[in-house]
Amino acid sequence: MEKKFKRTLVTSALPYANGPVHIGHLAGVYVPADIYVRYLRLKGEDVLFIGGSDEHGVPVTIRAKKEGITPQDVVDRYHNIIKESFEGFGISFDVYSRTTSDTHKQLASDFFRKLYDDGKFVKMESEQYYDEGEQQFLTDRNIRGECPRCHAADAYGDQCEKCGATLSPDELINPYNADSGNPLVKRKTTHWYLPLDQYQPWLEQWILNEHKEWRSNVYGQCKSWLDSGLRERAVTRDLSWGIPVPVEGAEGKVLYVWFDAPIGYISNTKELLPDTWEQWWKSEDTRLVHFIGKDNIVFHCIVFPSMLKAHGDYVLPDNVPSNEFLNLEDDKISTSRNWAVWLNEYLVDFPGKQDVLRYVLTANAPETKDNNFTWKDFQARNNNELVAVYGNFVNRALVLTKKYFDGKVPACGEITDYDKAIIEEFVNVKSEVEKLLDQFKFREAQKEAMNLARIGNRYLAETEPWKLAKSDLSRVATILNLSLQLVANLSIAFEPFLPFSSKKLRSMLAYEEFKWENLGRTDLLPEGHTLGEVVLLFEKIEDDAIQAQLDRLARIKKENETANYKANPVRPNCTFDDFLKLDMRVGTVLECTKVPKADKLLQFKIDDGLETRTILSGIAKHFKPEELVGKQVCFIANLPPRTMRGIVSEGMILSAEDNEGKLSLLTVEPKAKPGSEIK
Ligand code: B3M
Ligand code: ZN
Repeated sequence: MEKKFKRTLVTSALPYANGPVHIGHLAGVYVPADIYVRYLRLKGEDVLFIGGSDEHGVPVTIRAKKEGITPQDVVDRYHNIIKESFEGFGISFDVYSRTTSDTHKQLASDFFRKLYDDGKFVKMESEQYYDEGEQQFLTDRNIRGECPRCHAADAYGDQCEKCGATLSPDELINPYNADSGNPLVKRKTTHWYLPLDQYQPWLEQWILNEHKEWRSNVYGQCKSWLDSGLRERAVTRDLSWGIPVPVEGAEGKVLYVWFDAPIGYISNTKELLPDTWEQWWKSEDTRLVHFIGKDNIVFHCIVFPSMLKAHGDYVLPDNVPSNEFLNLEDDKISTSRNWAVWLNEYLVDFPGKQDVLRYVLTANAPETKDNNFTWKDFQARNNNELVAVYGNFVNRALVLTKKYFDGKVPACGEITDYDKAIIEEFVNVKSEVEKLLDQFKFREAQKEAMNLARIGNRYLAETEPWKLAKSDLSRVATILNLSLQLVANLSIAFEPFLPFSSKKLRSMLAYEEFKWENLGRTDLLPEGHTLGEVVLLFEKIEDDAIQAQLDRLARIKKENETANYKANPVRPNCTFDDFLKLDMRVGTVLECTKVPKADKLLQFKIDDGLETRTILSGIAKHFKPEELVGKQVCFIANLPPRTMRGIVSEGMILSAEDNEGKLSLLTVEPKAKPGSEIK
C-alpha cells in the first residue's frame, strides 16, 4: 500500500573530515542527492536536505598524528574545505554542520544513554591489541603486520592491500602499531555491544519483505548480511578522540564513530530547526531517504535502523539509494595515492564550469555498476553535448530572436503538422523525467532532459528560419516562438541537474518564475516579452586544458611507483639441507602456447637435458608465448606433478615482479646447458 507522506527528509553521507572531497564523493552521493532535492523543491514539496562532516573516528587521528597537529585542527581545516567545495558545486544543503558541534555531542550522548538505560546493550569483555609504550588500544586499521597469505610486510589489521585478503588483526604475523612502530600485546577491555542478532527477524521482515523496491545492489547486500546471520557489534571504543561514553566507569572510552555519525543527521536537523526538528524525525508522515556510497550500506540499512528501532522514537528510512564506485582513468580512486580529482582543485582549474562536472558525473553515474571517469570523455561530453546540442540550440533561438524581432518573443502564428509533432515529443518529457527521478534513475532522467534539447536543435536545423526571414517572417515568428518556449522548458528541466546554467538561462530569458508543474507547456513566455542579455551557455573545452589534467595524473602515477616501495621482509631462516631439497634447474623453451579457455595459463615444452618436460604457468597475461620460444628459463624440477585443465604440469617456472605487478622470467646469462642445476 502506498503510504502518504507529508515531507521528505533527505540526508547524504557525512564525509570524514580527514581530507578534501573528490569526484567519487560527488558522483556517488552528493550530486544525486542534490538533483533529487532540487526536483522536490521545484515541485513545491516540503523537503529538507541534511549534510555535515563526520569528524570523529580513527582516520582523523591518523591524519593528525602524521601532521603533528591535533584532531581538532584536522577537522577544522577539512570541514571548511569540504563545505566550500559543496557550496562551489551548488550542493544545496539546508544545513551543513559537523559532529563536533555541541548539539551533536549532547544528542549522541543522550541517544546512547537512553539505549543504555533501557537495557538495549550487552556489556562484554574481550582481548584487544594494546601498545604498552603509547598506553593505548589499537583499532584494526592502526594495526599492521606481516600478511599471513602473501607475506607483505605491512598488511592492515582488516585487509592486505597487496593480495587483497580480508584479515582480522589476530591473523597478522608480528603485529605492530602503525603509528609508533611498537610491537603489540593483548589486553582485556570491556565494551558495550548492540545485539544485532536480536533485530534479525525484524530486519528480515522490514527489508526483505517490506522494501523490495530498494535498488538491487542495496537489497542484495542487505540480504547477504542477513543470510549469513547478524552478530552483536561493539558501539564503544578505547580511544581519546570522540564522544565520551556517558556511563560511570567508562573513562577513556568513546562512542564508536559509526554509532555517533548517523545520529549527526538528527543533530544537524536539530541545529537547523531547534523548535520543529522533532516533527521531521518523529512523525510517521516523514519520508526519510539516505543517499550513500556502497561501502556504507550495512550501516544505513542494518545498524542505524536497529539503533533507531531500539530507541523507539524515530522514523526509519523509506529508501537508501546507494551508488557503486567511480573509477578515475580506469584506476580505483584513492586518497592515499592521490589518485583523484579533488573538488577544490577543479573549482580553481575550471572556474564557472561546475555544471560540466555535474553533467558528466551524472551521465556516467555509477548507479548500477562501477563506472569510469576519463578526462577525454569529460571534454567530449562538454563539447559534443553541452556546447553542440544544448548551448547551440539556446544560442540560435535567442540570437535569431534578437536579430529578427528585437529581442522580443514573437507571435505564434499557424502551427503546422510538423510543429505539432515536435510539440508532442516534448510535452511528454515531464512525466518521463518524473518517473525516472522518483525511481532515483538520475542518469536516464538527465538523458531525457538532454533529449529535449536535441529536439529543439533538430527543429531549428530542419526548419531553417534564417532562410525564411525575407520570404515569410510570420513563419519565422512561429518557429522562434516555439523554440523559445522550448528553451524556457529546458531551464526548468535542467534546474535539478545543472542549476548554474539554468540560472544563467533564466536571466537570458528574463524568466524568473519557474515551477516544475509548468514543464511541457508551450505558453511560458508571452508574446512581446523582452529577453535579457544573451551570453554563451557553455564554452568549448580545449585540448590543452585536458592535457594538463592528464599530465598531472601521469605525474602522480610516476610518484606512486617510486614512493612507498618496500620489499617484503625476509622469511624465517631455512637450513642448507632445506635448500638442497629444492631441485632448481635451467631449461630451454622448445614450445610455448596458450591453453585454450584458460586466459591465465601458458603451456611450456622444455628441454631439461633429459627429456621434454611439460610445465603450465599462470603468466599468460604478461607474455606473448611466441616470444618465449628459444629462451632459457629457471624452474623447480621436483615438485609433485599437478593436473590443470587435463594437462599434467611437471614443475614451476620462476619469475619476479616489478612495481606494477608485471612479471619478468628468471633466466641465465650467458646460456647454460639444459638441465644445469642452480646452486
Ligand atoms: N564518514 C564514511 C564515509 O565517508 C562515513 C559516512 C558516515 S554517514 C553517517 O564513507
Ligand atoms: Zn597479503
